[in-house]
Amino acid sequence: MDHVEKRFAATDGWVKMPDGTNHYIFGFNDVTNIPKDGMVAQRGKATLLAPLLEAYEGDEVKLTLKDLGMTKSQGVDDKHTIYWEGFPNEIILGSGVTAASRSIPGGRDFHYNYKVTAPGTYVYHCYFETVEHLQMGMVGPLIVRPILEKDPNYCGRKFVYNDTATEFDWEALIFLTELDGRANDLSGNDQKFTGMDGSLHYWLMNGRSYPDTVKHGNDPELPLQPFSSRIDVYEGEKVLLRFVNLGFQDHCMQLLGIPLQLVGQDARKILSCDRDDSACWRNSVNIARGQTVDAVFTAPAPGKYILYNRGHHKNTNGGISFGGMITEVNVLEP
Ligand SMILES: [Cu+2]
Repeated sequence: MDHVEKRFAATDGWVKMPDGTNHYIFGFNDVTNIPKDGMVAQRGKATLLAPLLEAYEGDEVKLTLKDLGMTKSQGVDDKHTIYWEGFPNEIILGSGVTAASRSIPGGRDFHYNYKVTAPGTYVYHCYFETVEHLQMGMVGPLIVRPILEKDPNYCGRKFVYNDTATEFDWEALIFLTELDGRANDLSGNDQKFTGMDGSLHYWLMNGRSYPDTVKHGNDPELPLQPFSSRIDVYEGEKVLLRFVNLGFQDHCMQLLGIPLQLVGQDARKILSCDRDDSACWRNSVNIARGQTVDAVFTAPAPGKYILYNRGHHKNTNGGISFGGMITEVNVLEP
């Protein structure tokens, strides 16, 4: 068992779309290694997605949430929480029941302690005024790795769950959300958030819209969108796609020409995935709102393959230019 200590800050920021527009977000950033006197400089640096939280099954995680306040909507008296969605031993202080959820007033710290019990792909998000704060970008990935990886018999090998049938060589996060430029910009102008009008403008993969999705991680031109969706792998490698949908729409994803084997859903192993039959193979994967799906494929002959959303209106930026929920899988010669 290890102790994992993390400190996240709640604040706001701006994200960039490929059509040159900028959009206001609420979010979190990782301030674990920031000294006390450097904290104020972190205000306005929330990222989309929020930072990756990672732990091993059996770990104890101490997560401190600091509310740094906003640079823009300073008149808004919004509080924040970090809620681990779908966690089997959730505790009341991080609860999804709004009345029982302990939110953090401006300028204060709050400590969450978790005993991590079950491997899989999860999400976390803010549970204060949830519809608004989810839409504004307070969403992040949470990955729990299985204890099997620490077994000396399997040294250096990677698994999704405690079952050798879930082995993989390389993994990619594909976290799906949408951005409604109108709704986001209203919150930034201290006006009352009125919800989305149904005409979402951008369909995002890991906080970016194609072609930005294939730029590398931590691209200096996308300082608050650090997550790449680009997948560069070698022929024959087993590649794990950790799909997450924390948007407001259902999504159907396809990796053109490559079948996907479903091994997990909602952080639970799919029982038939260790049989090599057709039960778990899909040409496309439906991911409902709030759902996570673990899918594995074997990298075929070298070349460029496209992972995209089958709803073609979601392959655009604002319905105008080509973009949206698309990324590239580049298979290289071994
Ligand atoms: Cu919040």
